[in-house]
Amino acid sequence: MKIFLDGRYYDERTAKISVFDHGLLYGDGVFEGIRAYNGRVFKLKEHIDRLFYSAKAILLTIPMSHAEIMRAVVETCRRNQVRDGYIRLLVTRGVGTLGLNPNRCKRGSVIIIAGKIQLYPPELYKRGMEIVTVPTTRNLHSAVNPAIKSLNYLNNILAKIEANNAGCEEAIMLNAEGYVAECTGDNVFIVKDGELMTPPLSAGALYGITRRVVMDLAQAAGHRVSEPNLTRYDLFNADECFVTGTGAEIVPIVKIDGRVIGRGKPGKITRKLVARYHALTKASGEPIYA
Ligand code: PXG
Repeated sequence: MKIFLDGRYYDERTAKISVFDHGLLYGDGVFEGIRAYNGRVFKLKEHIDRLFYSAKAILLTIPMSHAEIMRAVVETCRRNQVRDGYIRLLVTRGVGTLGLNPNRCKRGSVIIIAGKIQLYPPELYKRGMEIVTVPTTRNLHSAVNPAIKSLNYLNNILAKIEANNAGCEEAIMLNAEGYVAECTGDNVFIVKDGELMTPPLSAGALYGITRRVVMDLAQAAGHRVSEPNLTRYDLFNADECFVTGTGAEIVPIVKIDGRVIGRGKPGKITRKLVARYHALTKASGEPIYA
């Protein structure tokens, strides 16, 4: 595997960063998880846009332009002969001193890894997934805004551990007010009477790119889409529920906290959106090979 690091390509074993990088010392940095399908990078521009928004929020200067990063992602895929894969793009604060002041870091580091994606088992998509709400609440937007896709993912990791302890793969996270925010690495949707609902970003959700695509696909299919505050009660009494993310795509949810959702199997509208999402990923994106 060839890894992009600050303008050069390194072998997997020689691609190294300093132990003084603030990305490691403090989780000071931002990242993106991107997917390639059928020789194309899906929603590349949107991911790089979000990377720059995250960086702006933490006052991190990305040492490359938007266009340069787009080109580097595509080039890293090409050098690794990726057709269907997963791309991890990071920008760390860079090498600094043993103090948290980011002003001591001269220059951010850009890392691009293009590899394989570890998918959920296929049965999960057919039968649907069971999830639970967990005790760890979502970070306050007035503290570390969950809209920032930062290298500090402990809030999500704690929730993931709690889900695992309960025998589940994903967790529903509530915000400090008790409203549904999202999952640890996925946004959440419900369907009620043909209408789609997903928590507003202000509830503490990431501006998910899959979330946006699914909202657009649903609207194009004639469904109303809204972003109200949702409670656990709303989830329990939904006709259908699913989660969305670049890695997960669209996973039907059939049980939450022991309550069966709808008929306990992937719903009709969910299945329709899955089909349309797959069609879109196959047919669009930034070409890797000319
Ligand atoms: N919420 C959070 C907190 C995320 O990290 C999503 C929603 C979905 O957003 P996109 O733009 O992908 O539709 C994410 C992103 C993992 C993993 O290993 C998951 C994500 C990112 C990195 C790793 O499960 N999901």
